[in-house]
Amino acid sequence: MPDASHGPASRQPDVVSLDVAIVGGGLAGLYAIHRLRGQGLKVRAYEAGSGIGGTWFWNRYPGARCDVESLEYSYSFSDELQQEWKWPERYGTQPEILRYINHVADRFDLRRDVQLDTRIVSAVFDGAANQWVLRTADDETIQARYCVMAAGNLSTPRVPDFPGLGSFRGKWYHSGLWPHDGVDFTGLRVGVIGTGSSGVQMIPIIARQARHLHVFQRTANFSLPARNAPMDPTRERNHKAEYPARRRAAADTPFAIAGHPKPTHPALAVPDDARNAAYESKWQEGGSISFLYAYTDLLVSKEANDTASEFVRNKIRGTVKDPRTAELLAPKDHPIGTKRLCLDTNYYETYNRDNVTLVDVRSDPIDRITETGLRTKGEQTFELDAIVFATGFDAMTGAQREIDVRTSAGAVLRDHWEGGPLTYLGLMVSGFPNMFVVTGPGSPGVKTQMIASIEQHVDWIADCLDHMRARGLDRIEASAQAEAAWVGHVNAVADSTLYPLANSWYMGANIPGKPRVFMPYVGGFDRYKRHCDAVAAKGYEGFALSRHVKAAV
Ligand code: N01
Repeated sequence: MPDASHGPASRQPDVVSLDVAIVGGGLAGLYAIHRLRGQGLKVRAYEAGSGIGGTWFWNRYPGARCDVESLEYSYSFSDELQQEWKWPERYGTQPEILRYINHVADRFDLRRDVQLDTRIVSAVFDGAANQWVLRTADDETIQARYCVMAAGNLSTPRVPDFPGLGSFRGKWYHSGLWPHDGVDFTGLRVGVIGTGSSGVQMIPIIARQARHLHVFQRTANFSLPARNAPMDPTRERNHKAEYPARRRAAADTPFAIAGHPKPTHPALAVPDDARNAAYESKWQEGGSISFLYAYTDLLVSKEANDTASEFVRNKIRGTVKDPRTAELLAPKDHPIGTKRLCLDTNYYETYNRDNVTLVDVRSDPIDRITETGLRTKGEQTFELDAIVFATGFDAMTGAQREIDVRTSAGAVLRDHWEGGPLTYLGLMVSGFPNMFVVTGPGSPGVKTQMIASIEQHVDWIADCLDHMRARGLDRIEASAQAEAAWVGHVNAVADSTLYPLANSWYMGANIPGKPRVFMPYVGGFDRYKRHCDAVAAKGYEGFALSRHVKAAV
C-alpha cells in the first residue's frame, strides 16, 4: 500500500489520457516528471513498488551503499538542491539516498504524478491513433502520446532456479527484494550465494551477526577499499562552492565523474616501482574510478591491465591469512575492471574471522537447496538457517522484457531483442515509435555516474519533444539503419576494449540462455553526449519525425 504520509497520487478509475506515460518511479522516472511537466506536458509515472526510489527502494540489504561519492551521485538540475542537501558520509548509504530521493520528490512536488503499487504489464502502440496504450496488473488502461521507459537496469532480481528451494525450512532473501524491517542474522548459520557488489557489501556485516557464515563463491571479484568516512566539511564546502563548474567538468569525462585527473601515460611506459607506487596511492585514496584512471590503457591492453590486476591480487594475498582462501579470492579469470569493480569495507579481512568459510562453487557447483541447507554436486552439504541470494539481476533488458511491448503493426519488443538488444543511441528502438528508453542498452548509463546519464537522457528526450511540438510534429521513430549502425558502433567500441573478456552482466552472461551481447556503450559519457547533441543539431538525424494524419472514417 502507498505510504499515506507521503501523499502519493491515488489510482485513477477510468482510462487515463496523458502526453507522456513514464514507467518507473526511481531516479529516472522522477526527473522525467520534473522535466517534462516543466514543459507543460501531462505526465504520470507508474511504479510497481509501494514507495518511490527504484533501486534504492528495493535494495535494503545490510551495507547497501553507493559506490560513487555522494557529492557526485546526486541530481545537478537544481543548484539550490545540491547546495542545501548535506551528505553525512563520503559514500551514501541506502537509507540516506532514499531520504534524499524523497526530499527531492517533496521539494519539487513530484508525488502527485507518481502512482505507486502499479505494475505495467503491457504497452501497445496503436499506430492508427498514434498513441501508446499501457495496461496495469490491475487492468487499468493508460493512453499516452509518448511512453518513457525508466524501469531501471538492475531492477529484475534473479534467483537461480536451484531445485528444492521450496522445501527449505529456513528463510531466504534476495538482495534486491530485502524486507523493509530488516533481517537479524544474530546466532544463525547463514549462507550467502554470490560475490558481486551486493555480496561484497553485505558479507562483512552479516559475518559480524551470524553464528557462522558460508560464502558460496562462483567467481572471485576484484574489490577495492572504499575508504568511506564522515564527510569532510572543508571538502564539502569547496565542492559546493564549485558545484556548477564541477558538473560541467564531469560531463567532459568518460564516467561523468569529476575530480580525477586524466591519465597521461600507458601503464608499461612507467617503471615497475613507480607504477606500483601509483597503484598504492590510488588504493589508499579509495574508490574505483581513480584506480582505473591511473593509466591510459588499463581497459584496453591486457598487459597493462595485468599489472593492476596483479597489484590487487597481491593486496588480497597480503590481507587474507589462509593462503588457500586468499588464492580462491584472487580473481584470475578476468581483467580488473571488466566486471563491475566492487568497493568494500573490510571485505577481504572478513575471511580472517573464525566464523566465515569460503566455499568454491566453481569447482563444485551448487546442486540443490535442501530442507536444511544446500548440497553441492560433489555431495558437500551445508546446514543453514538462512540463505541470502546476492545473485544479481536480469540486467539492462530484464525490466523492458517483463512488459509485453508491441505495436499494432505487429512488432514485438521481445522478438526484436531476441538476439540481443537493438537501440539507436540507447534511446529509441526502431519499429516502436514514440517510446523512449532511459539509460537502457546501447547507452553508457551503467558505466557512468548514473544520475548524470539519467539527466542527460531525459534532457535530450525533453528537448526532442519540444522540438517536435514547435513544428507541429507528434511522431518520432528511429530508423532501422541508424539503429543497426549504432549497435555496430557499440559492439566495435566494446571489442576494442577488454570488457568482452569477462562473463559479466554487461554481457548477459549471468542469465542462462540470454544472448551474449555486450550491452552498454563504453565509448564514454563525454563522447556519447557530444554525439547525441550532434544528432539533435542535425534535426534528429537517424530518426523519422512526422505529423500523424488521422485516417478518414
Ligand atoms: O549482482 P552481480 P550484484 N551459483 O551480478 C553469483 C550494482 N550494484 O547484485 O560472477 C553461484 O554483480 C555471480 O557469480 P558469477 C552494480 O552495478 C551497485 O552483486 O556469475 N553463484 C556473482 O558473484 C553491480 O555490478 C552497488 O560467476 C551465482 C553474483 O552471484 C550490479 O548492481 C551495490 C549463481 C551476482 O553478482 C549487480 O550487483 C550493489 C549461481 N547459480 C549492486 N548465479 C553499489 O553501488 C549468480 N551467482 C555499491
